[in-house]
Amino acid sequence: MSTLPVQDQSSAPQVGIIMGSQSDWETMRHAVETLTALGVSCEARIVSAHRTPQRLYSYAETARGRGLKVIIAGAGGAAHLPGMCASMTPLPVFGVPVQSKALKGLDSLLSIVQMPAGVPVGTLAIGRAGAINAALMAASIIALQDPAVAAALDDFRARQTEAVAEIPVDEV
Ligand code: RP5
Repeated sequence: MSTLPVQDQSSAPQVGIIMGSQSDWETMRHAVETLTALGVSCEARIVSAHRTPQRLYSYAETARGRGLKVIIAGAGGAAHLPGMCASMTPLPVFGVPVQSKALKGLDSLLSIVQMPAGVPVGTLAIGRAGAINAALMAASIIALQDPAVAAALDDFRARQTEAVAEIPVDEV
């Protein structure tokens, strides 16, 4: 069984963000940035279901014991990472379909969203929007028992609302 890297954050991570490849980072970094802005500690790891299966087993099987509360898993193409991860942990798993070159992420979306009944993966939109929304979902779970994160989410919503102009303008 392979071992995981030492934690790279001062506080123990509450959310684990895993991705199938370095090439997924450009998408999944938005989940990290969103959680960080909300004050939710997280870690990011490359964990491939088919290239590093032992790393996946180790990550999923130790996740709850390490104190993680939620896992966000991003993958593209034949994206079995979120489902395989969900099969090995009782933690809630959110899946982010990464946009693939060949099929623009439709393959990723369908292979993540179509879990047979019994092992759920909460599936988000393809790409950046999905990564951000997965982080917001994870934060809303953490917020159930963390008033500071709940307040940060309320503030995020309020600022988002305030930023919407009522009258459209010509964009230059
Ligand atoms: C999947 O294959 C990864 O999640 C990635 O989205 C896709 C392509 O990976 P690379 O060939 O760029 O490493 O496993």
